Amino acid sequence: MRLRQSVHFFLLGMFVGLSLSGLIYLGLASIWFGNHLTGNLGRTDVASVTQWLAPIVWEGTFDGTLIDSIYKQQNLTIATTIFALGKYTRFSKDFLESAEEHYFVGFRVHYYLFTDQPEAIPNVKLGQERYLTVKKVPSMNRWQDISMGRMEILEKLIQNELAKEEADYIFCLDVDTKFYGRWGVESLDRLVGVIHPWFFDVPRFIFTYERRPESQAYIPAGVGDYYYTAAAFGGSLKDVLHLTKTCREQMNIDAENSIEAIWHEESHLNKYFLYNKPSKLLSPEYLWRDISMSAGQVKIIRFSHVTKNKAEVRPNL
Ligand code: UD2
Repeated sequence: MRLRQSVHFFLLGMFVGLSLSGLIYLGLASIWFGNHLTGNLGRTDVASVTQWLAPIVWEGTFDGTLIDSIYKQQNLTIATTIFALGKYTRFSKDFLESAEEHYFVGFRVHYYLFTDQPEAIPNVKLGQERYLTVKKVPSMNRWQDISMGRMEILEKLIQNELAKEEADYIFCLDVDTKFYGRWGVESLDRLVGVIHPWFFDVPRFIFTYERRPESQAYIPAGVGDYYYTAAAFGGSLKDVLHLTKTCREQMNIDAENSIEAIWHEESHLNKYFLYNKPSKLLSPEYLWRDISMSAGQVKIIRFSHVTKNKAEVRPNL
């Protein structure tokens, strides 16, 4: 009887021991393989996905080398537009030189630079498979018209030229800016918005949406997800064509009704993104307010506005 009990205890002990070591082994293996597969990616201090499951790109949420190798096989062309009218031509050199250093490095990029003074655009040495087309546009007396007028010019560019020239994606960027870090294929998607650097960590009621119902850009109080900058947006040609066309149409209706949205095309862009959700959002790393300002959760500043004396560079106040 004693012997039988001992055998039972021995077998039970063996069973418990083996089960425990199995569990420990599985746990360790899953941690190892999990880390191995994800490379420990992910952030806990910021949201990296929206409520509609669009990724929000932050440093630490992607593996640049891996994502480059995936996109490299697709032989992509990224069209990139900037506008430099009046005194803003002075910003184009730093923009282009810094873009050559940091922007879609190793990928085909075609810059389209719109200006009223082609002769004032400096000759910047571009890398292999990097192209610049300078296009002349009429001068304008109001900076607000220059800023808003971009939507119509972009619409025409995509409709009349880019579709034929087979660009795959387009980004539309402010020129009074500079690149300081990688901006690469992690930013590509169907429709891409960039969270405005002044509003990424504030409650919704602070957002400077257009609040007058008379404007087509009107967004009522209590509505809205993010406040997006108009200084950088992009996506597929088809989606950005629809965006620029819609914003242009809405701004034309406002003009007919003698109203101009509070933040011009940015107000209309925010209205557009509210009802046509971006499929990917870029964190304020992709458009910071000024390189010298402290950054909080922004661990790397990739692209930033440069400081400017608005009264000196703009044609009007
Ligand atoms: C904000 C937006 C900007 C635009 C503008 C409209 C941010 C951070 N920036 O910037 O994208 O929506 O408000 O209210 O959200 N430009 C010229 N010549 C001029 C004036 C403007 O070429 O004389 C072009 C240039 O490409 C410039 C862009 O228009 O980058 C926007 O103008 P801005 O940068 O002066 O506007 P800002 O800083 O108020």
